[in-house]
Amino acid sequence: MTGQPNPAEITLVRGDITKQQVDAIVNAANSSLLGGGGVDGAIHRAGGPEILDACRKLRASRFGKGLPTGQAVATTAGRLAANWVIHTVGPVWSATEDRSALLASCYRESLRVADELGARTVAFPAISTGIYRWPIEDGARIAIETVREATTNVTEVHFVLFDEHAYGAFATALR
Ligand code: AR6
Repeated sequence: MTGQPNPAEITLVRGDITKQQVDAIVNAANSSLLGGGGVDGAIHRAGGPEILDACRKLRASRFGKGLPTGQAVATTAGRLAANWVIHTVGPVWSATEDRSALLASCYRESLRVADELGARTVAFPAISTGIYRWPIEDGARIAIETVREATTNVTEVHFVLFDEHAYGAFATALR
């Protein structure tokens, strides 16, 4: 069944996203898909070289110019407990340009890819709120609103927050 609104249950988790026992883990990647710091570095380190191999194949085929901002694509999760990693590219924060629609698109497109895979449980990091400098309160609001409004067959969404401040921002946005 696709296309039916099915609001996923949202859970906030304080911790490391690579430790999540879910069907799919979302990676806050960059367009190159070839790795980086933050969540991206942690996922590649914990999941092993199979993930990078799969990303290189995507660069050699569908995404020759890289994965555009706001889009999402899945690979194996390598050694992680999850079955898949869904890579998405958040926008870099800008004080002069409103890029909120691109950040919302990351959450929506990741859920769409999860639906294609048949993933029912998905873990998200707070996309763009680290190296890409998006203010955490606003990033949390966009994340929660977008997941609440999404049409998806995913039943459980875990937002995995690395520190107490990020956890607090998501708890506020959830209320
Ligand atoms: N588990 C959960 N959350 C984490 C983890 C972890 N293991 N590590 C960091 N965070 P970031 P971005 C939090 O920088 O802002 C990479 O180099 C972190 O505290 O990972 O979208 C990519 O290759 C922050 O709140 O992603 C791109 O170049 C949030 O996760 C660029 O960074 C996102 O921080 C993407 O930047």
